[in-house]
Amino acid sequence: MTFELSEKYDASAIEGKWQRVWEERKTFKAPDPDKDPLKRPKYYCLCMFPYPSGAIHMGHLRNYSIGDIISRYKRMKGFNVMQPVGWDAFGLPAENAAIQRGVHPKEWTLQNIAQMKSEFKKMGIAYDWDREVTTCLPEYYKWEQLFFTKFFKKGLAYKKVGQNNWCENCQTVLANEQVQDGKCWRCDGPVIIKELSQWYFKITVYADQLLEDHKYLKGQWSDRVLDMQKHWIGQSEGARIQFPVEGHDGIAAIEVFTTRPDTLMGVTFVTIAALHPAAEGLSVAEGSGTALRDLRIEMQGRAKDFEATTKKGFFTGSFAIHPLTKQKVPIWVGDFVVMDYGTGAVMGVPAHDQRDFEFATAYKLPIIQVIAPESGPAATVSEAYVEGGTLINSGEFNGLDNEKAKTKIGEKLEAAKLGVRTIQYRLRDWGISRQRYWGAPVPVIYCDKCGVVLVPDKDLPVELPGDVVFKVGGNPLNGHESFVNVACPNCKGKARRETDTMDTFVESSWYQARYTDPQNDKAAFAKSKADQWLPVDCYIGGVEHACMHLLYSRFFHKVLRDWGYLSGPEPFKRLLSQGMVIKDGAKMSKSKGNVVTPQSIIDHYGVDTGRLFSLFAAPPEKDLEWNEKGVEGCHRFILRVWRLFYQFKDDMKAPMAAGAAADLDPKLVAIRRKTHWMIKKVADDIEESKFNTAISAAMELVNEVYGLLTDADKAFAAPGGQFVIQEALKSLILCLSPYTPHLCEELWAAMGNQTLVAEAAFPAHDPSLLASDTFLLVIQVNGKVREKIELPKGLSKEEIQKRVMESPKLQSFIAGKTLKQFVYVPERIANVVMG
Ligand code: ANZ
Ligand code: ZN
Repeated sequence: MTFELSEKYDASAIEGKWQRVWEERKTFKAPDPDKDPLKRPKYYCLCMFPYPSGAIHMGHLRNYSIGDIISRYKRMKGFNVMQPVGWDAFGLPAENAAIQRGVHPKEWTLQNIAQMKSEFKKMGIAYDWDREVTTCLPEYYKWEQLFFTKFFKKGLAYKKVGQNNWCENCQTVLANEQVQDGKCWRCDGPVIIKELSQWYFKITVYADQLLEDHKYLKGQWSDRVLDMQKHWIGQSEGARIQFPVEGHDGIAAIEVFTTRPDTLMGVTFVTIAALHPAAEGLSVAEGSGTALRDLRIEMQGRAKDFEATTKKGFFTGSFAIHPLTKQKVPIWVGDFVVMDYGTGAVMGVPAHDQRDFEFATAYKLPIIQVIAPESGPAATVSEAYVEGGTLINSGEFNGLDNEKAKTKIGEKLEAAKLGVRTIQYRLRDWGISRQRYWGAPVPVIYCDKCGVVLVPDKDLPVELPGDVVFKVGGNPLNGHESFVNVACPNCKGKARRETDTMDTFVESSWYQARYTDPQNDKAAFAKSKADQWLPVDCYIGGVEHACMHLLYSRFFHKVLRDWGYLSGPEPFKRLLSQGMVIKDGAKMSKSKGNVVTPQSIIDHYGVDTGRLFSLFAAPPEKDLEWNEKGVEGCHRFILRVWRLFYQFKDDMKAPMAAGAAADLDPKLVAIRRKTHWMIKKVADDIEESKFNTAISAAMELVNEVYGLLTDADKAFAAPGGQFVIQEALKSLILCLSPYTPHLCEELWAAMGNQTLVAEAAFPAHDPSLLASDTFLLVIQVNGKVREKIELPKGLSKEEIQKRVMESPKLQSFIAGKTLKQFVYVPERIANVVMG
């Protein structure tokens, strides 16, 4: 086959051509490791799958280019790489489109998928398309419903009436993780508390493991994500302490949760949440009933997680008995106490807790210091002292170190049955009910006689009916008679079907396992397949998922492992959290009007330029600032590579043996050194996810080769020159191919290769060529850089000083002056101090 390289770089022709070749040859189909004819080690590379919103944006191009460079590089390094793709296809936007435009959510979603799929293919990502999954199809969600029934049977799914976050815009419940700064994660709308009966997954059972198993992720996940999770799980060691209530028949005691039992003797009041079940009964003071109603309304309007900046409250008129001193302490209601944490009640220790301090100051409540710093107690307290110290004003505990006092006071309370030491988590159970249509139905039936009945396995999936009427507010499934009215699977009597659907984060909690066995119609996946591929070796996605998807999927993995469906402690070995794509300092978004679409880049420059830019302009974890100049710069680099190759195209065709490299001109030796330096640098940098500096190395090599081209002596015509250029350009193509795969396939083929560059091996560098026997010395005179000279290694300091002082360019700076000092930083800088 003869192949003529055209003089002009025609991105669109080249890209279409190679995409077709990859597709026809199924180049990126990953055989299961036990069937791999090449017996390569497996490498599972996964990018968080996209929501099919309709069009790809720059964030996609960046995210998927990162996954692709790792995948292509690992393949060249001899791994059996699996890089799958699919669609996180349930969710609200589809339903909103239905309401606004009258298209059915399923139709809207499948159309978007088709559209995005064709755009994805234009990015040239090395996907194994045979493993594609689409979560809104019954073949997928059937297994999720089966998991639900299993969760229920094992006591890990339950329904309870609780206070829920409710987004007024989306008209649905949100999980705690989906409320950010008191707002909805999706629409930024206000979130209020609403009392509803909801389904929950007991993620709290795994709270300790989710924290403990961070030990497997340390160093492989960023500290930032681990810290966010740690904070979200929020493990606090402390005690639950009973404060008996005086004179109320129905309310025996208020139980508080504290992390500081050592401060017990400094309690001057007890504060309960407005939504505390005892608040009404305890509010007996005049006006307190009204105050409670007002505060409750105010609290209902706040998301559960809202941190009060005010310290507002009122005295209930009731008193509690201090468990140790037996003194009366007033019971208050305060807006800084939330019902959703601990017991919804706190013991007020104003001297040592800042919120209590502000509350006590506002309402003139007494302040008793019980922990003294080394310098002794303060004369007046102007803020809470929250550090450790020695106990004072604490009777029998005086003089104890406060850490010891925690144990002593804890023991005393436990003996008196007025307290228990506990570990409290901030993490709540995961509320998975959504009052929306476009999700996987919860497979449950309610029967008056039998109660909650699971849909039997043989009746799964519970398919979403197609013929529903969409309207603003409310779940359209409620109005669907034949969906709702069913026979009880148990007694065959009249029963009602659950209309809640599952949070879409349930689908994304196990898709990484489904990819290992995507067409299985007997089970969600076979353990033997999942075990071959999992854990995911590198997972790539946005940091915004730290406390949502990345927590839920770790939980799911542990549950499935405990049931024997999966192995190993964690689903994702390494995590790469990429930054956002911004333009003019703001996130690219329609509302800001600063969107550049990948399609426009593809049309104008070709996707290789877009890929190169998105990897070159910033390291992956940083935000990427989009700028047209940078894009043009990347495009020019591609053109430079093309021209270089075109110029030498005939030299490239008959590969020469390394023997040709004997007795080379020093300039050619330098090119060889640069080539091998680049190979090493690109490999090392990709391994460390420094994709941007790897490209710089390739650019340096290209510059150096161009430098010689302009030389009058025509270095490449010298003996061995053809070998050196072959080596340089071949290495360049191989190293760049994970970045600009289409360009490199074309050049690779032009070299006469019959195989694909995508299937070539990554080049190895020759360490003996890297070592240089000279170094570049920077010379300063009185601190100013005046000259750079190349010197052989191994000279004495005296010899170096002699050569520096003799260097011609320096003479004008030192003439007529005397040398005061010669400062030498070995093999780097010499500073000549003249006076
Ligand atoms: C008395 C005390 C004294 C406290 C002291 C702290 C310092 P973390 O670390 O987050 O677990 N608290 C408990 N339940 C609460 C609720 N439902 N709403 C608001 N605040 C609550 O915090 C535990 C501390 O937060 C608890 O320890 C309690 O105040 C408060 F010198 O009890 B502490
Ligand atoms: Zn029944």
